Amino acid sequence: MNDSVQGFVPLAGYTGYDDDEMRMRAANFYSEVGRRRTVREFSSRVPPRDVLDNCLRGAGTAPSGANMQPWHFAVVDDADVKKKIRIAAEEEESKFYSGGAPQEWLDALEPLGTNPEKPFLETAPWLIGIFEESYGLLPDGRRVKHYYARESIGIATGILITALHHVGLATLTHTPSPMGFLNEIMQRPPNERCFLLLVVGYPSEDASVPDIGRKSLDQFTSHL
Ligand code: IYR
Repeated sequence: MNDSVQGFVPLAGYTGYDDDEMRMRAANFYSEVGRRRTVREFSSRVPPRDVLDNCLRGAGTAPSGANMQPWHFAVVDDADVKKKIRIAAEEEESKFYSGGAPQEWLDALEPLGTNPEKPFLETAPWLIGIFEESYGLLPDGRRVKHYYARESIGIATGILITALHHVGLATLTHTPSPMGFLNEIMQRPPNERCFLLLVVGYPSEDASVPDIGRKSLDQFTSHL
């Protein structure tokens, strides 16, 4: 215990497990997250709103630089706003796919079968604009410095994607480039920058996904 610093409380929420239980939990978790696939075809069926709220609460538990929690999640369910986002995103994407992006990038995307048309931006029940607060703003207008905002928001986004998968919802991490237009449509202030647009909902009945694989453990880890 650190009794020289004020404002500490006991670590009350910690739960430990014996080795076998840990093994089981690790295997179960991997089996569950291993089934996650990025989906581009969504049903328009609307999931319960309180489920989304709890997944967002989960994302808000992410660690962040100096606990600044430099994130904002702008949830869009309004058809008109979704339409505006689709129109603006497709405008950017058309430029990207017809000459804006280097051929090497387009070649790398080829197995994913992506193109400038983004119907899911209107079909899916929710679009979540995940905004990074590059700096905070006090009520009197003074700026508060944020640390490791990008890392923090990346972690929060990972938790959100995992939480949504855990409850049976599919996601698409969509990054129209550039994303500046989302500040205006989603009414976010200039100290925020869109990190990505998360498309959320049930997959459509006939959704298909590219036949691509994942690296094996030894390909992406080392032990020293
Ligand atoms: N933003 C474009 C292109 C795109 C880029 C990457 I990197 C992807 O992994 C997938 C798509 C689009 O959404 O089509």
